Amino acid sequence: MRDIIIVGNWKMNKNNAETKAFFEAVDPVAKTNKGLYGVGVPFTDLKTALDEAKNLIVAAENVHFEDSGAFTGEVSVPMLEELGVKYCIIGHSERRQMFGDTDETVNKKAKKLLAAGITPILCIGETEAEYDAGKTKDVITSQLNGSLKDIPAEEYKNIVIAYEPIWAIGTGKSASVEIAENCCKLVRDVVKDMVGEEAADAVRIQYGGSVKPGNIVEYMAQEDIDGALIGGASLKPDSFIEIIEKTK
Ligand code: G2H
Repeated sequence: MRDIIIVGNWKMNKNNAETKAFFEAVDPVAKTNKGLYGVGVPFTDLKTALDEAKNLIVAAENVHFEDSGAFTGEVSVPMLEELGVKYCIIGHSERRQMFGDTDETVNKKAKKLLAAGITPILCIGETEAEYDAGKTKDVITSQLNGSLKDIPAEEYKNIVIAYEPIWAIGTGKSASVEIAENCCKLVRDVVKDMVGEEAADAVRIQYGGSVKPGNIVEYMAQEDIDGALIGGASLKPDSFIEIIEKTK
């Protein structure tokens, strides 16, 4: 059975004082041996978060695939390693839409992270137009084939895939439990076609998009949903505590 993994995604929010206050309130609640809870934080908050974290896991929200060089404004895998980062979100739709991330660059990031022992949280998902046109399967298949190209089956236990339909992100319009489960199952089936059943059973799949305390329990009750990637509702300590309490 797969362990649950519920991760907040703060995006470009919170300074160091707010990070410290969040961890003081939330970290003690995240003590459980049933699964993992954590947050993705801006680069500038990573050290504070890692210093404070006893139970929560801490993720970076992006990384560059080169080790060093003339890449103004970027942060490399060795730099994350030096801080002790063990998880990193890659390919979030906001990065794909606004900052030019592609399946090809995301694939390079995933390989670099895995080689460093950092778990990639790979985000995929279709737009509303693609969903309406019935293209969800095609989009998911092509994103998974591209983003996880040439990654061996035995690595999938160290990978988290976050299925986030773009039409449900930050819109308050979450996918129905049925759609979320069907799409997460589809993700698992595509992984099975790519690298086999064992890897498909091992990979952890999150649903993301307007997850909140009021809907987390029903998502987590689904067979193919092993966790959630949570934006807005991870910013307030009280909301995230409620999410942890309801699922641990
Ligand atoms: C999707 C999600 C977190 P929210 O971006 O990755 O954000 O929960 O605010 O829809």
